Amino acid sequence: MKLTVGQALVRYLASQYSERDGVTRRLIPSAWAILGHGNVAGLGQALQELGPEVGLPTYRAQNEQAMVHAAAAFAKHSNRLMVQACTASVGPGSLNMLTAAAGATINRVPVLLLPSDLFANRRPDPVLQQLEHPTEHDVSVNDAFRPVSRFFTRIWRPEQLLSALPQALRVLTDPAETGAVTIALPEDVQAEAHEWPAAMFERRVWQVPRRTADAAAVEALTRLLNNSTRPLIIAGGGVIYSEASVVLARVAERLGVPVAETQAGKGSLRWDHPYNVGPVGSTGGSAANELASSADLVIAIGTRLSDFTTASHSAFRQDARFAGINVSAFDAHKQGAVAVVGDARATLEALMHAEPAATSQAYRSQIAGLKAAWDDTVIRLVQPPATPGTEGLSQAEVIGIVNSVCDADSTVINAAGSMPGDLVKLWRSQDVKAYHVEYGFSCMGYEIPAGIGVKLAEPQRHVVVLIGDGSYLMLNSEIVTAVAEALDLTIVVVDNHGFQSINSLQTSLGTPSFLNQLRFRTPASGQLDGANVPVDFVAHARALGAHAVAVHAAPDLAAALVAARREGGVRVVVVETPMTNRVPGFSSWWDVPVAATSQDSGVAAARARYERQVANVREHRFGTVREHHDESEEQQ
Ligand SMILES: Cc1ncc(C[n+]2csc(CCOP(=O)(O)OP(=O)(O)O)c2C)c(N)n1
Ligand SMILES: [Mg+2]
Repeated sequence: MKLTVGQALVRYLASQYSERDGVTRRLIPSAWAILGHGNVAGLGQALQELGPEVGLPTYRAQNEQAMVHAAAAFAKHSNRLMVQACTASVGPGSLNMLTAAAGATINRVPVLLLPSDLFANRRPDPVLQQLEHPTEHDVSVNDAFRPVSRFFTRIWRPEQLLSALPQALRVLTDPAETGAVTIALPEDVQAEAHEWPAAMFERRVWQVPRRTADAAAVEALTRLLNNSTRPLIIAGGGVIYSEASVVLARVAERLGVPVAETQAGKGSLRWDHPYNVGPVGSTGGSAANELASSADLVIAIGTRLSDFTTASHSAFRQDARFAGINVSAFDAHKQGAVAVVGDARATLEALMHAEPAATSQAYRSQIAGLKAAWDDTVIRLVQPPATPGTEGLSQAEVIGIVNSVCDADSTVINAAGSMPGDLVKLWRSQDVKAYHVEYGFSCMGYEIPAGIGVKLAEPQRHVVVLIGDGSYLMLNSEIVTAVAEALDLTIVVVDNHGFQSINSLQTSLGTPSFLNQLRFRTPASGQLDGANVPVDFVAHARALGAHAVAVHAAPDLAAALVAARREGGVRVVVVETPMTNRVPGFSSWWDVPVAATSQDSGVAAARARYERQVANVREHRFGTVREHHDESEEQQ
């Protein structure tokens, strides 16, 4: 079959399917594009001519970073069983995808990136937007994708597609290896014709494996549980991708083990499941953090154990033992864990067959007590008693109100700022897909494109994007895309006049407020310490084609949210919140370095506090120092 590289690629992508648990679906059902001279006549032509015929629609974004965020959210919401392709023009268009590519890779989420590249034949060198590296002449800006991709290749000749594509798809569909997959496509090669074998375009089903863990590893985990009196499970995103919630609930109930949640794992168990003890770590709640600090065994399931989860290695006992259930050996081994490398659902099922010992009644009562107290704390935070003189809704109240209009069919989306920490504490997930917060890369600007990605993955879903004023100002232009696609999307802009999360961090570390609040520069001081810069978010959102309202009081916010869901369309609700009145921390810490010397006494005091806290960091992460507890050694 004679087709251009672009046309062959479109036909091939449309013939790929994924299958897990007997359910087959299109692996790459749609694409994103921003066209330029690098791809308009190559891949752009192919998507135009063949897209309708093979059933591969293309969405047009306003910003390449945003379209990759949307694709990442699409894959995350699809449990990594569906992927979107993203094509961008040569040079800046392609490089704009870089940030979101890193986000996808860090979050273990598949995206297929098709950056355009400089001419393979080099005839017009230097083509518009070519880097022209002075000593490495074959290097292009796309080489910057290498460190942020799980697979990278460049197609200098058409026939290279034949070996490259199966490898690219293997990585996209492998739960342990997945992330950004990048195929750089020189602009002339995209348009070149080649005679392709018919077999290339036959329907191909990619089996997404549920790898079973090594039996000896499951036995080792069973022994650890049998010897533990205070085990704690940490549920990460892998639990959700593996659809392991039902067996996780059974493990928790039968064995009497509490389940703490990470940002990506929130929703693994419903908020009101008796063994869901809430978030753990730097932004953890009282129940999970108390249990973490006294646990003798931590079973980390499907989590990368980032610093937010481990409270920068200060959340756990020095002598706590770890087990890691993870599809990726890289993650399973963290903290010197007994690595149980396998699919979360399959491994938990194997664990149940091994019938480990259950915990004591006393431990279970303690879990129930801590959970009840935490649940009360959440209610107090989202429904504070009215205090005369305080103006406006607090961020916690806003979160509580948004949560109250959401149900099991709703998904809330967020990524950066002060909201992820508050949401993970306060949000009550009624469904495994209720909570979509990107906190692996915590990339400002993810929020609105992610709302589009989730809507495309599950059009019937009620989607609410929560976004700070800072993130909104950084990347809001996909509102136009959502309008063009006639999506139903609610966007709540929480306006606290600046980067208040970083402002709080800055001042808590002793430095006076600097550059984080959105204020006018004052001629007298020469600093940005004047009045708030007024930004009319309502007028802005309307200008982009959305419906928009500003609300101030609780009933108005609730009414606006209900109306947004009922009326449909892109609806932006702007709510101003005070800069103070924050959700507190609960016995937690986050390692952020403080200047070791400064003339400012506030900084010096913060440094002294910092050094005391660093002393709590868990030193032993090699698994070896505790081997004398091992049952097999005791028997010797
Ligand atoms: C792309 C990107 N740039 C910078 C940061 C660092 N950063 C984290 S939160 C934040 C401020 C966010 O402001 P806003 O969205 O208004 O949320 P708020 O902190 O006020 O809650 C910044 C600058 C980031 N996470 N992502
Ligand atoms: Mg803000």
